[in-house]
Amino acid sequence: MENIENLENQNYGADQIQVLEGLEAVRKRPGMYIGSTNERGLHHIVYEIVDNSVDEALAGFCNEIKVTIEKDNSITVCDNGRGIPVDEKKGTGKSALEIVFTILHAGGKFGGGGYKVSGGLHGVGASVVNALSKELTVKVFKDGKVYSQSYNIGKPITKVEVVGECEKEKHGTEVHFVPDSDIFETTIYNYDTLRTRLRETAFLTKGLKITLTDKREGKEKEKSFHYEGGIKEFVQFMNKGKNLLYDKVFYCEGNKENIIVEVALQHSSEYQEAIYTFVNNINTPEGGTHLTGFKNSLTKVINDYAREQKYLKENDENLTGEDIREGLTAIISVKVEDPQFEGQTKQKLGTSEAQFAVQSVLTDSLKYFLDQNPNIGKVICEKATLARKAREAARKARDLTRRKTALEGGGLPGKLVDCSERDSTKCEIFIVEGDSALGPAKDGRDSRYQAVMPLRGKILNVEKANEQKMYENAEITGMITAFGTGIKDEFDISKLRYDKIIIMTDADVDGAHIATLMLTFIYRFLPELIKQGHVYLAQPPLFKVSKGKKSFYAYSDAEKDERVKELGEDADVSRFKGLGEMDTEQLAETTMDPETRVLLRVNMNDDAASELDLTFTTLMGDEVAPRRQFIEENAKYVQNLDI
Ligand code: TSJ
Repeated sequence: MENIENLENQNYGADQIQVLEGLEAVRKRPGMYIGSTNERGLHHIVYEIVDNSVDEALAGFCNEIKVTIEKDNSITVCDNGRGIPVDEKKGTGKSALEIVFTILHAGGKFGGGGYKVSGGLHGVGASVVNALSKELTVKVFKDGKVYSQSYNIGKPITKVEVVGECEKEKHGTEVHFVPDSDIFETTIYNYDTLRTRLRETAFLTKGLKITLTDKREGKEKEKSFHYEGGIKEFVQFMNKGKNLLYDKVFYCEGNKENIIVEVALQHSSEYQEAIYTFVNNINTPEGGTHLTGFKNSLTKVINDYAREQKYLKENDENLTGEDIREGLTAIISVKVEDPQFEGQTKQKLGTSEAQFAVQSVLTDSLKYFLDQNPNIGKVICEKATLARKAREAARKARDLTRRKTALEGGGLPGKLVDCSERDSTKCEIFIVEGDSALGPAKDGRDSRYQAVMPLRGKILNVEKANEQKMYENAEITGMITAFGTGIKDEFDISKLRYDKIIIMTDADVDGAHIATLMLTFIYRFLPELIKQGHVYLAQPPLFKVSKGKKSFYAYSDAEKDERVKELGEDADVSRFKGLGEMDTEQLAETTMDPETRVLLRVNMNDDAASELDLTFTTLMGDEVAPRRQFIEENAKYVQNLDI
């Protein structure tokens, strides 16, 4: 109860007790309110605050938000909205401002509950962030005055008071907070994490300008996101560098049943579909009714159009939704007043009206668009027809592969050097790049638990190849068979033959590329393996530093330099150019033995829909970064393990 004695007019009435109980609940179970207290939770509290300003923008009163990472990793969020009301909320004896920051409005997004402040779409998180901050100060600018109140771990240490003057025209809200290091596992912000999410928010809120500034020493930077085209520009952004089937991006918006619907889409020549769905600017990775409405409408409109234009003959079967969505990039954004979420992680929209709303808005506009743009209608129908042919060919190839593996008895690929243990939860498979490393890996493994499978040359880039090619690729089919789960609709995690799938490639540019191709393949066809944490990257060292009897492995230049300093400048430094340069014992000790190795687990970031995709696209281009850099910069997906 520190700080409480600073309160003037102490009042332990019912509302004060409610405040204290509320704060205590949040601090006791922060995960219930912000999901987790790890790096993700730390970033989440920024979004909780920013969402309030976004609501003000959606209400039409704000067009600029500034987010600053301060030198000490505290955060300032500032907008040019109306300013949180400071006058007394009737019957409470308290400023509306104080109530916003001290009363728990609902369980928050993670605890259920449906209370809304002021008709906004989010905006229940300010008191939660306050409770989890060592210090928080809010300033409201309006009518030429600056109002302010400060808190420690959620408890007011001042009243709402006028602390200064400002220009008459200035209006807005500024919140500065210091996340509590007693609550969060880390209090160091990641610029790129905030950047990706804030960029996404800007795409989803057309016209709103969001600026992110990093003031930390040596990391100073600033970036603004401002898209008049909104999700139309989001689609262009995601299709950057792809071969487009047509230049225009289809876009529509409408309001049905009190649900605001926006859809943007465009096809590229690629084979994957990339559809991102949002409810109230929050990513819904599991889709839901809005996605169903989108798919229904798209399939129906395109089939009707294809028949009408005779791209489909009378006896032709309808194109399937999957055919039509090949190479499609789409954003579906709905704003729903009291959304219902379903599914295990509550990330799937259940509101049934949203299906009808999306269907009805999209169907009318898409029909009109095709009539106005017959060239685009034609290429969409042609692409879908081609996709159908490829799908039929792929099915044949797939059946063939299946039959072939069945004939080979046991069905395991010849290149697999399997382990002897049959309990799959104890087993690991190393996917090893190149032939030179295969020998040491085979000899250095623990043959009871560790299997090894070589990859020869670069594996197929599944972003650029169609499914049929995939089934004809020996490296890919070999892996699918070795993993045991099957893929796509046949995927069955209970058939997984190894608990850990460990990608082991050289620590150079080529190795990084192969690792990326592998991850892309798994991400596209066996995403559950990543989601459930079965995929890892091995970490071979880059250097060995030795002098006399002492020797160390170093995993980065900085670590090497440190060791050289430690041992003296005359230390012997050898560089491993590839896995093949290590002998059996070295490889086992540094990279394979669970007691001594370093492994990185690959995971997905659900906070920003397009993140993993973009990482892959960037890495697949000509700027293939060395793998270590890739891992460092994408630490979000990769957790340290076994260190
Ligand atoms: F989360 C928060 F409360 F901390 C917060 C709120 C943080 C930040 C950076 C901004 C905001 C915020 C709230 N910006 N703008 C507003 N607007 C209102 O609270 C507001 C103002 C006027 C009226 C009105 O009806 O006159 C209504 C509202 C909700």
